[in-house]
Amino acid sequence: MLTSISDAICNGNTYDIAELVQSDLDAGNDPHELLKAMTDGLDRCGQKFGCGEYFLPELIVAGEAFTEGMNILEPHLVGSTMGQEGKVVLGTVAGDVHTIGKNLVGFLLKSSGFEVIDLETDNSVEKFVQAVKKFQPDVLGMSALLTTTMEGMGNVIKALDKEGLRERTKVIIGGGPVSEKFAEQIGADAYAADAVEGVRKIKELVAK
Ligand code: B12
Repeated sequence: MLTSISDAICNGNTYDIAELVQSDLDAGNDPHELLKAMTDGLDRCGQKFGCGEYFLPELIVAGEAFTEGMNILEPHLVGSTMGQEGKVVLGTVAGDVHTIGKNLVGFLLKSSGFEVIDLETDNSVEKFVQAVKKFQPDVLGMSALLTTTMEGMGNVIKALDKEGLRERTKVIIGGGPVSEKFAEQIGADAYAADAVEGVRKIKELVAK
């Protein structure tokens, strides 16, 4: 039941989530619908946290339940991993440890044939610049979930510019508090609201 999956994530039910996902898959449910239900659970947990009904521990177990569920679901979502569409360096900005959205973007990119270098979380400006120098990606993707960390994205773009790396590296940003307008303000090449749009826009950037 998709509702049970959503509730299990929202309630941080790390004990049952794997079994629930597995039995929904066995019952023939579409894996993408299961992913939607899981993301809905996280969204509801975030809303409860935002209005003071939930606290940090609830947020943490919801994130853990999501990861447990993804361990079962991920192999069923994978498409083609063959082609070489391009190279993307992906990471969360300094001070930000939210991994789930970034991981989904990375996962979909890999499934769509991209090589993904995942810098994980809490990346300083220096770390991003070093990674761009080392891996020479077509696209740098940055993620921020906090209003207090999103400004770091602009600093990375300035540093890439200063190092002469901006011309050859397209930049896309994503995450809850950022927007198309913010992307324009800081000079990013693109913004995406979700992972599917992200993959589409990254394909467009690589083709340019
Ligand atoms: C789970 C969670 C956590 C977990 C994270 C676990 C983990 N491993 O990631 C933990 C418990 C660690 C956590 C901690 C905190 N959190 Co938190 N968290 C969340 C929650 C509930 C869900 C985030 C999530 O994973 N969403 C699901 C994914 C799939 O969505 P997404 O991240 O937005 O990503 C999608 C798109 O944005 C986009 N995208 C994202 N990145 C990128 C990058 C690129 C390149 C592209 C193209 C697209 C893209 O594609 C993704 C997939 O479709 C949100 C609420 C919410 N609804 O977002 C709060 C939320 C983000 N957290 C919040 C807060 C305040 C905190 C804390 C400060 C709490 C505290 N007092 O300590 C700490 C900060 C920790 C830190 N330094 O980073 C606030 C942020 C408020 C704000 N605007 O600044 C939120 C909005 C909750 C709220 N309503 O108040 N959190």
